[in-house]
Amino acid sequence: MNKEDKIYIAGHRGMVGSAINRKLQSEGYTNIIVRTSAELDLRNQQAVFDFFDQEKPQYVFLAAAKVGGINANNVYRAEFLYDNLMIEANIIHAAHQSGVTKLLFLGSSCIYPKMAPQPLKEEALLSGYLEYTNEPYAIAKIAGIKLCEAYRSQYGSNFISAMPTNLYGPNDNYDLKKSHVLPALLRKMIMAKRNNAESVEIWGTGSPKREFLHVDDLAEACIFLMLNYNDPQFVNIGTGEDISIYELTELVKEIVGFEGPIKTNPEMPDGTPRKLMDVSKINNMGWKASISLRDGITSVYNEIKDREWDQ
Ligand code: GFB
Repeated sequence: MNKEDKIYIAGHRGMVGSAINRKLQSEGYTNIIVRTSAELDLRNQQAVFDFFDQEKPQYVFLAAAKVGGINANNVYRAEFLYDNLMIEANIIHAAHQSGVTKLLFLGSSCIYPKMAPQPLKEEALLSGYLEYTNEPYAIAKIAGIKLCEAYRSQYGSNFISAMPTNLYGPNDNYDLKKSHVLPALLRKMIMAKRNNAESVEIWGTGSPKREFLHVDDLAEACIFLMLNYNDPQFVNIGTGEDISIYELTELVKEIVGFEGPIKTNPEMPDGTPRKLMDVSKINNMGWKASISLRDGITSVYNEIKDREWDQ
């Protein structure tokens, strides 16, 4: 992938897509094309086909998706399955039809079975039942992996897939009902400190463990794979370390400077007990995450600490 090659970032306004855009621009890539969802509804097959015919991108980062935390996944089950299936099927087929040189598809760590041995190896895919709360999203992402594999097998398409762990960073979603845990904890603690609240409530028991990768690290890994990786096997991307939700809450509490107690709410689901990725494959290729969780959360906190939220 040369600096003047035409690169399309699908989902450029999202947390992942905007991080890839920032990283590509900082590395001197000058021919990046993007479309907002108002300009191009990626669920509309003909519109996507027309766009690819017209623009003929050479490289595609498929970061567009309908995403959200455990509650959003569990409530909007049809949208998470339909939207993500349509987006990936349209873009992957259009990439094939228009002769894209290489495409990178972004999945998620939720593709793995709920009780798969930890750390999660790529080979564990489809070896057991999925976690109920995000099964629609996981099925859609597994279908995306299989589409890339099938187009490579039948047409020789150089379509690769990356499976990131839980992400955080600039441009995250802070809607308390739809967001992932880390942005939710930051918002809850910031507001609790600002309003001298008595305590902060977290969902579930606090005992599940999660791995958190800063989205700038992910963007660097995606460009690394686009430049260096051409095999059928999808690749895990993570830090290789995890933390319990309760410990994460304590870390956020310390960074924000909130001093009240943490209360758990077992009425809300815990989801998968643990989903630590085995990242030896990408580490052995020469890429390793570099942003520590404490530094990453601190940088996000400094960016949003004065933001106005309604409560
Ligand atoms: O980040 P999260 O929503 O998604 O939840 P998952 C992680 C853990 O944090 C769960 C707990 O055990 C939640 O119960 N948690 C505690 C909270 N307090 C909160 C809170 O205020 N908000 C949220 N959101 N969680 C997602 C999948 O699963 O992982 C997605 O649903 C995607 O599809 C993503 O795969 C990477 O990590 O459980």
